[in-house]
Amino acid sequence: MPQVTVTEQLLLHQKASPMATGRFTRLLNELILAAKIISREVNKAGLVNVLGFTGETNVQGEKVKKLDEFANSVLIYRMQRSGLLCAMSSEENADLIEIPDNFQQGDYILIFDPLDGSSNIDVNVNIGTIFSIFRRTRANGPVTLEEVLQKGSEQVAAGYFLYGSSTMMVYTTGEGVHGFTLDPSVGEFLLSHPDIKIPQTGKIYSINEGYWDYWDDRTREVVSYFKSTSNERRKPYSSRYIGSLVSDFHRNLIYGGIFLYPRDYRDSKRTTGKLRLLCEANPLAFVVEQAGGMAIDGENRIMDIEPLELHQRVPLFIGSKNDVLKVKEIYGKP
Ligand code: AHM
Ligand code: MG
Repeated sequence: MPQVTVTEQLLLHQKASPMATGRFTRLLNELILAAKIISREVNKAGLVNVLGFTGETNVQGEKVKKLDEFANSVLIYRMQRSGLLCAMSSEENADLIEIPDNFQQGDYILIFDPLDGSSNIDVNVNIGTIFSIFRRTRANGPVTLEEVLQKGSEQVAAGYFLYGSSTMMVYTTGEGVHGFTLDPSVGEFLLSHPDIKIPQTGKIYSINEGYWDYWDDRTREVVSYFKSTSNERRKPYSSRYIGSLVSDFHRNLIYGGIFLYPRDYRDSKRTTGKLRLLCEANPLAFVVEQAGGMAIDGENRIMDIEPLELHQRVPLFIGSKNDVLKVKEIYGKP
């Protein structure tokens, strides 16, 4: 059976856009290479003892890096040299990452979570890299924070790499969602999930239900809806929660379902949820919408939110369209 590689797919896409210069294809190819390096380290992490350790020295006398720090440094190192970016922002870095003057500047902006679900690293549970790509809005000059703080609806591409029983890449450029699986024997991502569509109504809800006491009545009503036999399905949804957003999201994308991380009230303080708008919510929102689903903060479309800061957090409800609409309906009650 002929197998389409991710590079072939990107080149086809490039040919179909008369204005394309090939730079975007190169950008994604650089990202894919970084992800392959991360995937290799993730796969051997248990053997070389890089799981949760940091500041240690390994048998070769090299400093051992935590896997999430490793993933972050691989991405920064490779992408800074690509000549395609003018700035980056990582979940692991407080400030904007500029491209040093000795490297060529490009006109794309890359935002990423280098290793999402890092609390699962030590126990061999799936983790992933999430990415979001924008084009800068000014023609030249030093990139400004304002150019990075664009609404999710301006993304030119987004997706994730999932390091699981296989390594997968799922991405969108606004023309559907495509999933590729890494064939380690040839080192290529092969098209395994063309044009992914999320079921309109799911059968799974994913939330950290241990936080029940932190929630307001509306959030409890939302969760009770999915557990109840009097919902529109007339049977409870299954509860599935890995605690690794990218993995929980991916499962629900394929099977249908909703992932919820609401705001809550801890120590009498109202939080804005845990997940980050720029490096987590926006890219997954772009993917889910392209797959026919929805992503909201309870009320507003995630990709319409005007970001005010790099590490802004938002409540997130993302997944099958009818399930997200139900959440919106419950929160919208007078
Ligand atoms: P991280 O980026 O530090 O790993 O945190 C984000 C993770 C998500 O992957 C996951 O959905 C969430 O935190 C789980 O949080 P909690 O333990 O509060 O349920
Ligand atoms: Mg994360």
